[in-house]
Amino acid sequence: MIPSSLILYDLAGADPALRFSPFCWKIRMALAHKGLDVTTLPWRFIEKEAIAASQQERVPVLVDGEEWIADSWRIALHLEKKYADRPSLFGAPQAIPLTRFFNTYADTVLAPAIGPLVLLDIAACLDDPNRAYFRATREKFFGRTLEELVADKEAHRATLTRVLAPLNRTLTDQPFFAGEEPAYADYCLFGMFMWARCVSPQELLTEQEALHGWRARLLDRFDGLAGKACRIGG
Ligand SMILES: N[C@@H](CCC(=O)N[C@@H](CS)C(=O)NCC(=O)O)C(=O)O
Repeated sequence: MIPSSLILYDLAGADPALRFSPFCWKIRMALAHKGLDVTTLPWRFIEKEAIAASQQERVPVLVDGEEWIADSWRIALHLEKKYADRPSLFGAPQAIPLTRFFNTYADTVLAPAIGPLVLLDIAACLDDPNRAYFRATREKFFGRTLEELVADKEAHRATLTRVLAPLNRTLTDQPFFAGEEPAYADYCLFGMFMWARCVSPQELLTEQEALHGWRARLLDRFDGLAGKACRIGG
């Protein structure tokens, strides 16, 4: 691990040890992949002023010297360029646009499939002011109450099964999406599973699914960085 002065603003629950943002997990794994040490600062939804220098209101935010970088994809590209002598997050330059597809699939297909299964679990992890903010912003965005959003669990489970099918199929013949070793494409998807794992006791995967073994391999990587992470009730 290379000592560095990198700082990551990392979404936390009421318990500062509970770090559950899927986007922050992508970057935690990316930093570990690069062998870069980082100080993670717990950040809550309503603490906008703490990250004002990034000129936006969401985490992850990486502070690298004088630079404040927001958005997980931009942070990954920054790490790849600035720490080019460290293990590549993409494997090769031509894999960057392909990895972008995995990032988009994770954010726009996998996250909306997992979200309805864990929204109430997330709300339960927050302190009162952050829970009120979370509820108000999500209910405004979706135009429905959290309770309405999570209703019909069977349908949400069926959607998740459909969304996971191409991922499970891909992993039947290879240990990671990037091949023999994991890369950023894996971390994009893995972040979403960490999101659910940190906040919810529900199991999203069966042992028969190839994703189950893949997730276990990533939980073990980097001395169990993700596997040892704080979980609700655990
Ligand atoms: N596209 C962004 C998404 C970041 C994002 O939505 N982060 C959430 C935490 S998981 C956030 O900070 N939300 C603040 C809010 O809802 O006000 C990325 O990839 O980093």
